[in-house]
Amino acid sequence: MNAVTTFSPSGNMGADIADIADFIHSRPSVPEPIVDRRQYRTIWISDVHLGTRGCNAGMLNDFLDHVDSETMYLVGDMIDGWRLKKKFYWPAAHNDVLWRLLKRAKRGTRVVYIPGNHDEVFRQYSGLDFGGISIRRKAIHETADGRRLLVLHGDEFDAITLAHRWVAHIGDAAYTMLMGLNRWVNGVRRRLGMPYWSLSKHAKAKVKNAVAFISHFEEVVAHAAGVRGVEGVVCGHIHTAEMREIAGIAYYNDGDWVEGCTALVEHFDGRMELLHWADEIAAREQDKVVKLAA
Ligand SMILES: [Mn+2]
Repeated sequence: MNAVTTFSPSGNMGADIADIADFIHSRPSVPEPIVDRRQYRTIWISDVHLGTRGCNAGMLNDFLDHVDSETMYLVGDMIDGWRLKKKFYWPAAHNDVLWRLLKRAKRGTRVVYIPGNHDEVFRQYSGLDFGGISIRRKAIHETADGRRLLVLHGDEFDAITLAHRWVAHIGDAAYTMLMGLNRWVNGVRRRLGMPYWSLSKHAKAKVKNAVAFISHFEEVVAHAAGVRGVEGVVCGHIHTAEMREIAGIAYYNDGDWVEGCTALVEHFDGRMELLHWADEIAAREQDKVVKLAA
């Protein structure tokens, strides 16, 4: 009798937040597999862009099904409100992402949601808790080894870093085309049994201006964290996963789920790691092949 309730963030996403209570009692289109989940102290993900064709919801659901943590930070641009206003796009897999996030909150994971610029409509709820998810403008995370990390989305620095020239306008035609190409290439690769390949990971590494912008953004963010007296910073926004020290400040960027498909995790001893989920899936598939051959 449990009709499938779909959480449908229309142009007026805020009004739909009350539907969450019903939504969690619905069933996902793809049920969770029964597997031993890798345990982490903390997980950070961002720039999922639910509501756009670019979002790799399938891979994110796979990630969510294989990992667990005491705390999880959703570091912004989870839902793309800008895009949804223009064209409604909400497949079942996107619903499944929300379902899985709400479910882990319900199971006891402390989930902190820090809205970004694409889901800034949720920023008005900063300080509130919905369905076990705390919505905050920013947060301070203390690692197991006692370091304090400032957690924020990163668009706060657009005015200084000119980030809008690169990714802030994901609606921008060139980026959309690039992502369309990325999807097409990977569709073909998948059919040929080849692993996922990130186009913009390779493009960004080759375009000098993009590299200069990215390192400038990283320096500005790290500097801002230093001024605030913390040991490090975790952000997203520029869709470029990174983990490095900048002038004594630990800079972490958890990347994105549009094409990089990365997450930042903290182990129980405070050690940090970037997970490239396409590689993890490829390794798992390889394992299966080896076991079958054995
Ligand atoms: Mn952003």
